[in-house]
Amino acid sequence: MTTNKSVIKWLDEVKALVNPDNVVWIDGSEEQLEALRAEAVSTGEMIKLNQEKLPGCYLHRTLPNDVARVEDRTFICTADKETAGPTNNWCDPQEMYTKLYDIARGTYKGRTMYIIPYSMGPIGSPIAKIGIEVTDSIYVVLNMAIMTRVGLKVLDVLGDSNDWVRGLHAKCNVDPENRYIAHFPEDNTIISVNSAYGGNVLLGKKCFALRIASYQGWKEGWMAEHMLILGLENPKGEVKYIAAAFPSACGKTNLAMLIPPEYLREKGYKVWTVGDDIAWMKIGPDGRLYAINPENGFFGVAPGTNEKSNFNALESTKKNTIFTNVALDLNDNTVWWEGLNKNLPTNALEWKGNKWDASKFDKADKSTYAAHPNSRFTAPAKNCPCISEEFDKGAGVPISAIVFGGRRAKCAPLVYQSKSWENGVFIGSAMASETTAAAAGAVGVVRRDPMAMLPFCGYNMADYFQHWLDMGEKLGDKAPKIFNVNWFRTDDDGNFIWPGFGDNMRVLNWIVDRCEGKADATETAIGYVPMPEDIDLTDLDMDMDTLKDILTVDKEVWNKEAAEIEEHYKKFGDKLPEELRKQLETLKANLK
Ligand code: GTP
Ligand code: SPV
Ligand code: MN
Repeated sequence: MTTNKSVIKWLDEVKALVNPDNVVWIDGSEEQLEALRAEAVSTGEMIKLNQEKLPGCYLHRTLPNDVARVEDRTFICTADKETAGPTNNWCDPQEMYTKLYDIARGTYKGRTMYIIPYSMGPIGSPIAKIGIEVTDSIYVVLNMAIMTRVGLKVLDVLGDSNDWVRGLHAKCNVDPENRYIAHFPEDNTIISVNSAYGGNVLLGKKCFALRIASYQGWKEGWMAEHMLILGLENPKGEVKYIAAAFPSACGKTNLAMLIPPEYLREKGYKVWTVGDDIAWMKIGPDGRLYAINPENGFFGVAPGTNEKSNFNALESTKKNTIFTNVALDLNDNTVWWEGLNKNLPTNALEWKGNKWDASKFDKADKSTYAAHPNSRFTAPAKNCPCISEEFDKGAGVPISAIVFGGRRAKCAPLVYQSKSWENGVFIGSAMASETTAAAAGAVGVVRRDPMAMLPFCGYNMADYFQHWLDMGEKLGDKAPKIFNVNWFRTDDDGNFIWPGFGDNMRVLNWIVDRCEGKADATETAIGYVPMPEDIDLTDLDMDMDTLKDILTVDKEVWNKEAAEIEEHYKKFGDKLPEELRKQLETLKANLK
């Protein structure tokens, strides 16, 4: 298949280790993928859904112990522990290789070794990069074929180069006690064992495109970020691009595909999706920051997705999509999840495959849900009605604004702008959010998640902060403006105050206006907050006082926040960039 010596050597080693019965190269052809789908259906690995209503769609269930990323079993293995830093699990590379080779040894016996050559980013784009994943799971092959550009043409682009990421996945017996997601950024290598859940096994995604790529970006002067990318078109047909980092299950897919409120649609405003989860950003020839989406599909959260909340995502899932851990409606062999519609299916199997009793459904008790809270769809990006025409172009889109955000019931206002790039890096570094079902562990606990990269930064986070500061210095006055948003402020009854979803467009418009110097703002201790009248409330059931309320910066709350940021910073010791310490001192002084 290839004469690339580094590829042949590594594959020989892997094959000798895992000892498969067969070896199959994934060539990218539809015939081969179709045969694999049929095989997965015949073994029960996938269920073929109603092909009239959902052509090309399948359902897959993972084991109940294997439904989300496992952060406590995710490792960054660098020669020096300091390189991995205080926020990552670290292990000596040799020790980890030995341990994982022992776990993976011989586990492909009786199975097939699939070799997936793939490109992150349009094949041949100057920002794209190549990986090869070896797996014993057809589910992984079929998901990778949606999420990345797979096939032999990738090998042509690679040629003799050694610049590619090695990824070994072995399902083993899906033993949570021996589950490891290990990264060796100094060797461009990933090994994942004992899992079959998306984020742990689709190695092009979080493992390569964020953990390994963030390390590469640090070394090579670019950025790999947990960000959506969208284009906002105004009535004159001008498009401005925004990249936004929100933690897992905090609204990236939704914002990336939003449909503006009717009064704005009528005026001619549109949103185009470039990416919904990951951005790779490089400084272009004109000195601006350009972003590509390295992925080719959406691995999106199913619950809560419906015609109203995210029409474009729902449309994207109507053909050639793989659903994972949603409910199966036996009446018409289609899928269902909480929040899809109000028609709870009366004859359905829940995500584990057991009969579901809709009458026992209790919103407060997740164990009664039909779909797992982290159930997902894997949908081709080209299915998305609002996919940007720039999506498949390799050059990337120029970013005007970077937006940070998270789930904060109190504290962070609806939107504010940083006072400078450095101040924006400070805001990103201090980001906090309530945890979600995207990772195993407690849900709803506030934790610091800098730039939404806490689980994904492949090196020392203090160096990562410095890298952000350095990028700002290189960009100078061409640097994107930095903002922070919070769609999740709640009232005393715990209800979200801001309507969110499509109405977030009202906030995006203010952001773009600020970038163009068109909107006013009030300077506060934390940054620039909109004048309430500049957030357009047309057709919205919200009064000025409520809006003012979610725009306020409560000094008492923020003094507590500043103290928590100080505590968070202690983790980084002397490595914390001096600039960020200065920023914190300024915030504290401003709050006096
Ligand atoms: P990952 O794929 O895990 O990185 O997540 P994501 O950031 O793409 O999250 P996604 O857009 O899938 O949203 C996750 C959850 O947040 C869904 O249940 C949404 O319904 C909810 N959500 C998204 N946007 C909003 C919003 O503006 N307001 C409110 N209240 N909820 C939202
Ligand atoms: C996330 O958890 O941020 C995701 C899903 O986007 S996963 O691919 O599992 O990481
Ligand atoms: Mn994500």
